[in-house]
Amino acid sequence: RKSLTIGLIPADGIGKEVIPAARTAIEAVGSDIPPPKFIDLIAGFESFTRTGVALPEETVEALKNQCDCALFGSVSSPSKKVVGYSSPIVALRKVLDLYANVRPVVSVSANPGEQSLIDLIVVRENTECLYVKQEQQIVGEHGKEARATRLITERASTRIGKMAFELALARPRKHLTIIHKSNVLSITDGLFRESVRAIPTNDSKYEAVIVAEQLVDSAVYRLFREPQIYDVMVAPNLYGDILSDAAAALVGSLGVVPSVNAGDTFVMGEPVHGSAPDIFGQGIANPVASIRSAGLMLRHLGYTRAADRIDNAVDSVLREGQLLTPDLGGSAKTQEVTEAIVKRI
Ligand code: NAD
Ligand code: K
Ligand code: MN
Repeated sequence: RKSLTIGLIPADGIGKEVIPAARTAIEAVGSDIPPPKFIDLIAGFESFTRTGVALPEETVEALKNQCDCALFGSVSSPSKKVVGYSSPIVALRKVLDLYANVRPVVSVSANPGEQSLIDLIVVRENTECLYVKQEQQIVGEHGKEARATRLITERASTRIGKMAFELALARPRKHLTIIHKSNVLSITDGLFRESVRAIPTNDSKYEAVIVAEQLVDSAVYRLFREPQIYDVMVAPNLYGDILSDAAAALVGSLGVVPSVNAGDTFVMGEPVHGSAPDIFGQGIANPVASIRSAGLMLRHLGYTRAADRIDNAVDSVLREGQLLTPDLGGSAKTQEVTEAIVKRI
């Protein structure tokens, strides 16, 4: 590549505060990546209230035709149904076929090079499950009735499973836990479980991976009691969403957990957290999740050195503990933490 074109979609709330921080971190890696070009793109609830469109066609077109990768911030999706509105991030994952949401949850070790206490990856299926958003409400004999379709396909389960096996294979422990609830949902979760289970049977290169499984409810329990048992966890969309927020509590804050939405041809970094309306506008959002998401995106594209530099800089600022945002018990501003990280990059 002669240059690296990165679409920036801050969207709503603290997304507007943390995506610029991620941009500065990318600019700081210099010659370890091709010269970056940034394209500012619009999406979100604010866009919807202003123009009636949450995900403008120009944004999708620019991502498809001009960008090598992208960074997404967060959207403020209301909890009450708003006619005509649909979450642009859920839509983007589908439109760009970003079928995997890879969410590493890692604690910072006391000393550089030391093993982290918590070091796991939640691999979340990103295109189906209840997030197909086929909901209906009718008035039945006993009042209102609401239904949702939960779609699980062999194709999507197998491809997310393969992604999880690949990630497990590259890690020292090579351990993979399949998360499901097929004791109750034997047809849907059963298909997810069987599809992932079948992968090493059909491809011997995955035989080196140790496969375990855990029902989703007890998985949350064990995640809090003995997080060190987990290495890579693969889950259908909703379970993966919940598990990764839960896991974020183990490493101090949602404000430090990154992700990438990955498909076979495109990657989009995104902090795991939402738009945090409770702290928006105060300049105190933790930029670490977004900066790490930028690093993860670059790692996914093969720019390992740049990604290492970003991760090491973040770890050293967190380890020193002098400049922490309020979610981590400090009193530093987004800007100060970003500057400290950029200096170390
Ligand atoms: P949230 O992740 O926005 O916030 C949860 C808590 O974590 C809040 O107390 C918040 O202040 C804190 N927090 C989150 N990120 C932080 C950061 N970087 N630094 C410091 N503190 C941080 O979840 P929520 O409150 O349930 O949802 C708020 C909005 O975000 C909703 O409208 C929801 O739809 C949206 N949301 C969007 C996404 C996305 O864009 N993919 C994901 C989750 C939620
Ligand atoms: K987000
Ligand atoms: Mn979530």
